[in-house]
Amino acid sequence: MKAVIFDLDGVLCTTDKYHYYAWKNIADGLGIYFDEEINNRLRGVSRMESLNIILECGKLEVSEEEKLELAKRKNKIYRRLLENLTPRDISEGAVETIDKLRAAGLKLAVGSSSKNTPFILERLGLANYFDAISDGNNISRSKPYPEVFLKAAQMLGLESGECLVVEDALSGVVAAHEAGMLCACVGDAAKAGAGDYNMRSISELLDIVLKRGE
Ligand code: B16
Ligand code: MG
Repeated sequence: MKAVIFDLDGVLCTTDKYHYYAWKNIADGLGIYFDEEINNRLRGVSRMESLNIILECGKLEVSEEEKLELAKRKNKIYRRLLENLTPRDISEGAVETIDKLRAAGLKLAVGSSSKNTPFILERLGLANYFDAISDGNNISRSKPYPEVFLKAAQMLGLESGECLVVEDALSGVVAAHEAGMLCACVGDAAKAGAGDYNMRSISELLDIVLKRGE
């Protein structure tokens, strides 16, 4: 293992609660029922695909123009919430884990579907922490497609088999496997037992990565 590619939302930080709040606001406005379980289906998938899932849940058809407007409104609410982010919102143990992985000689990357990745990393004080950042701005198809992780490996100059992905979303696990990478999970995906490794906390990564290298 030569590199670890971290998902952002739900792994490095808990912005997932802001996505939930913003989508709930949109769903409520449309009279569509929305809860945590539906929200879990939005993890890792793009903004537009998330909206399509919500509309499908409400069996509601709207024009492409209205979809763009709804997605724009959701992002406005989400961005306003992101203004409150500080380094305190980094997931527990993440910085220590990243530092130890780097000290052990691993390359580190971000692999996120979010177009807000640069802004979030900036707010968290993590903008200069990674060797590569692959996000919603440089891909044409979001998770479960493997593109975001393949691009991250390419940026690092490594083969897929040399990279381990860290994910909280089922869509992200599928993307990692499609990319030919092993996947260590936290959160929702770990609870579902979807990963090659299912962790209670991100710090368990040290055992996984360093032991594999022995
Ligand atoms: P944005 P990740 C994903 O981030 C989120 O999990 C998903 O809920 C969101 O729809 C997607 O980013 C796009 O985000 O609207 O900010 O472009 O988990 O891949 O880091
Ligand atoms: Mg995620």
